[in-house]
Amino acid sequence: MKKAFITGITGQDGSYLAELLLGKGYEIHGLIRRSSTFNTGRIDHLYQDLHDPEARMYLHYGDLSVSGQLMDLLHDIRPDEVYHLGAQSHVRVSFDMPEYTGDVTGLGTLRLLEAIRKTGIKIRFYQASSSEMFGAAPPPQSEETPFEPQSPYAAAKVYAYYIARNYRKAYNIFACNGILFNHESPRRGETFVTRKITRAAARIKLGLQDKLYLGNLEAKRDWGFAGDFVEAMWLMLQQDEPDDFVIATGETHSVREFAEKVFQKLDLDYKEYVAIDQRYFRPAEVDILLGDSTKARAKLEWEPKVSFDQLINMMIEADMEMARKEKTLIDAGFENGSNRG
Ligand code: NDP
Ligand code: GDR
Repeated sequence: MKKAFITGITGQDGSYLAELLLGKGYEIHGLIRRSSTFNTGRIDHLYQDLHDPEARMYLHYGDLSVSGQLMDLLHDIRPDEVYHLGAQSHVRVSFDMPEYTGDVTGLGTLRLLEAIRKTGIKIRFYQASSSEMFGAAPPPQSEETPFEPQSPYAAAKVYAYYIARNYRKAYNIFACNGILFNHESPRRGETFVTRKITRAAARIKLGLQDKLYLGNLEAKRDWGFAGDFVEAMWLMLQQDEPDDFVIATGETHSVREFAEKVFQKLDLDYKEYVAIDQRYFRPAEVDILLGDSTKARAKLEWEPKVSFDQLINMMIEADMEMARKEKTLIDAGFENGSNRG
């Protein structure tokens, strides 16, 4: 049985990857942070009582800012594959917390690579690199496009990308960079723009919210489905040689178009509900991302299965379901306590 260690297992991608690897028969070990409230909501459905002899998912407390512990965990678990997804992943927040973002998103990768090098275990390593690294570089962006990062988050990811390549060359570690373009799902964090829109539109539809405040509506993104993208992560680590790959749908849409479509599908006009709030603009913006994933399609035989329209439908459906539950509680006399975001 293969063993995988996943950082960021409680995040959007971590939960889909955990499902994928369990389905392939892996034993998985995830790094989780201590929190004053439950933070395992996205993976609770995968959890099995550890007394059950069939249990194959284990969770370990830790933090990407503490290197000694990462080393101990790798030493004890001895995984075949490490998927490094943990990060302070919000671009806007990285302007508010640049030092923390550099530490966790940038140096976190170095800490894990050092742990791999020092323990001497033969491990295949996946680094969650990002299309944000391309920043202001004109589209389409491929593995050959020079990086022009536009945020502390993107700069930290560029560092992590190069340190993974450096450890591959210097120490012969099987390290791969997946340069993934935006990917979304019903499990997307509520403050990323797609989820913020689908969640708000569903709540507006049911009369639970009046307005949706957004920032730059003209930014364009290449949006895919997270479930499709985690398959590419796994494929990268199954190749004969380590390499770097762009993973994208090859379609780009503006935030305005996304909002318009979502509201339209709910028979609403977005113009009546969407208002602009300067707080959601970034000090420097990435205007347009459009990925060229020719290399991954040829070498990994990877391609996205879920279309832009299907993705939107899936997200609306899930958020309508949540809004209905919320409305049921309110109608039964319980307070409306979740009107945030
Ligand atoms: P999320 O924000 O949903 O998840 C981030 C994960 O990292 C969470 O599990 C979080 O834990 C964990 N984490 C944050 N800080 C620390 C820390 N100090 N120590 C340990 N764990 C920590 O991100 P996604 O799932 O969307 O993305 C996964 C990775 O892929 C990230 O590295 C992201 O930057 C990158 N990426 C994402 C893309 C996307 O479109 N989704 C595109 C390209 C790259 P907790 O739940 O406790 O907060
Ligand atoms: P991004 O995703 O910055 O591309 O990073 P996000 O959904 O936050 O923003 C996409 C675009 O929408 C514009 N925007 C808003 N964004 C947010 N969050 N909230 C708003 O109200 C709003 N209004 C407009 C933004 O300005 C931006 O142009 C995501 C993260 O998952 C990163 O971790 C990952 O690396 C990249 O995708 C690829």
